[in-house]
Amino acid sequence: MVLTKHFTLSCHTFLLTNLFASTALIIILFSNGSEGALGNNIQECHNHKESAATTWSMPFIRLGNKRYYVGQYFKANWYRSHQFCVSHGMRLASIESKDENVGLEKHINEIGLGHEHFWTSGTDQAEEGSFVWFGNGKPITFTNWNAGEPNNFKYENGEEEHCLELWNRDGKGLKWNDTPCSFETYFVCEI
Ligand SMILES: [Ca+2]
Ligand SMILES: [Ca+2]
Repeated sequence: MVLTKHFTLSCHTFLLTNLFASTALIIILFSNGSEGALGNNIQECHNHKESAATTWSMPFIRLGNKRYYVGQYFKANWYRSHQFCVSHGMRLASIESKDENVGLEKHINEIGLGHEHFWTSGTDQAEEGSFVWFGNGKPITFTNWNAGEPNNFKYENGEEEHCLELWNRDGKGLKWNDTPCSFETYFVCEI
């Protein structure tokens, strides 16, 4: 009876009871024919997770091969922006071509936020002056810096500029600027 009850626990409860995996293993060893039931339970949980991952309703915009989520409801520093993207199954955007930059700029202008700043995943925190896309680990090849950027400006508090934002600084479009990673602004996630 105890075994039957154990193997008919709900998926949620089953996940919680993973904490007692060693106990469950002992139960398995002493329960002939019950391994199948346990396997089904694990499969159910796996399916449940896949279902949850494919039924979310983030307001994505599809541009080219990527889907973007524009974080426009609150401002956050680069690290918290990264945290938000990753915790929602995405990552901060990596802009790898002119088409991607143009598409994003067009969309951001269309939603009336072309004057704002937006975090991307670009950073040179690992090596000053050597920017990479933290989101996908690739070096930056296509570039779209504002004139004179990146300048790694040094502030009075000692902070320098190591994170890459989109910013229409000169009215010449949503180009790039390195700015302090602690700066709080909007952000773009991609998937
Ligand atoms: Ca820098
Ligand atoms: Ca700068």
